[in-house]
Amino acid sequence: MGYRILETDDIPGYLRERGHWDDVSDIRVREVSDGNMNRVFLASNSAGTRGLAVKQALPWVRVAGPSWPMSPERADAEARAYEQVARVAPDKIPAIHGYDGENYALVMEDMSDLEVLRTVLNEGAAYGPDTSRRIGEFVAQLSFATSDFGMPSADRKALIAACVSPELCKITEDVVLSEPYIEHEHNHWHPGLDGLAAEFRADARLRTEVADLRHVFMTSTQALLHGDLHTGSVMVGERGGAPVVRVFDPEFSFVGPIGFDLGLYWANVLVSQERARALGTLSDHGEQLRLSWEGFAAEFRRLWPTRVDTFFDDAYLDRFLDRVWAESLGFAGTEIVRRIIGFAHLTDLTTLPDPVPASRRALLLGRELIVRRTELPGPDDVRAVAAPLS
Ligand code: SR1
Ligand code: MG
Repeated sequence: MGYRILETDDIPGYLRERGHWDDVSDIRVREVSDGNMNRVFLASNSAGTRGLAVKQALPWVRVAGPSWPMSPERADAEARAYEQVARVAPDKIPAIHGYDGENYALVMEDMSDLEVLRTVLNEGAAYGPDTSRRIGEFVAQLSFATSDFGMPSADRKALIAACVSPELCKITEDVVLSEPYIEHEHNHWHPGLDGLAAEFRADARLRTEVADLRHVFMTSTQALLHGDLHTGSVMVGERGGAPVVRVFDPEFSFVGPIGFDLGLYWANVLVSQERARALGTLSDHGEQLRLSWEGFAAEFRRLWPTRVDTFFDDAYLDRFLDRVWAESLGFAGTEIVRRIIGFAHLTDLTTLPDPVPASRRALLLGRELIVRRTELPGPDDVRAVAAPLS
């Protein structure tokens, strides 16, 4: 039949055809598309005892429409990433019930009992003790398993080839790792930031450091990444009285530098911290970078004795983690900057009564993380940088 774009009314028949739902006489469907790229539908029965989510990639960027074409094959990358994570961290992703490569559609667990982490934070809640540590563990589990430490060399080459994702990587190379530092039609910002945006475009040192990070992004093949690990890609909540954290939306997945995943999370954590500072609702925000790094490093070290290639010795592990740390800081800086003076801004800041002071602090912090990433050896050093900026 070929690729067809699904509408709300198509979902019951689609789920029946695909063998996910037999009796669709009692099915209700609503579209809950929220991200920049795709459509998502939730189907449930009237009693609310059964639910499924259907996510379909459109042949364009959803928020831009057909004027920004984009191959729906990104859904293949997402399905592949879920398969890899399911091997090593099945408790940290939604259950995947099926992938339909003809229609670029995933049928997965309905997570509507959980909430998007960004939403929870924007409403003033704290993270709680587990969220960031689990995110760090998620990055360690996926990255170790898909690195040359977790897979034989030949299998790794096959993985790298299978996971090449040129269109989605190009989005990141453009919107995160170059456009905010040049004149570009995608860029926009609050008029109160005109001066700082111009300073960033004129800052030669900053541009060279971003170029270095961009080249790392383009050439490093350390491990399979989520590729877009911001706080809108994380669901949190409780099930049976226990905290639940689920990472979703890995359509930007590719084999790249591990620090890109950690860095994106850190950037969003740090921006959320600036929101809370502005609103006087700071709670455990300042601890999250440290908790996620410790979760990552502890899990990576726990897995290290299982490495498939013992030529990589313990001293090399320390060096490797130091490199991941510094690159994570740099990528965090670039993500902060693009979310304020580039494309795809964050509601954390845009919904503040006056977004300018918090945005300004975040931009200055972002710049420091980019240019001083090798001079900040640990989480306390990042806190010290964040404190006096104004
Ligand atoms: C055109 S896509 C813009 C952004 O949305 C996605 O969530 C990624 O973060 C991407 O950079
Ligand atoms: Mg997304």
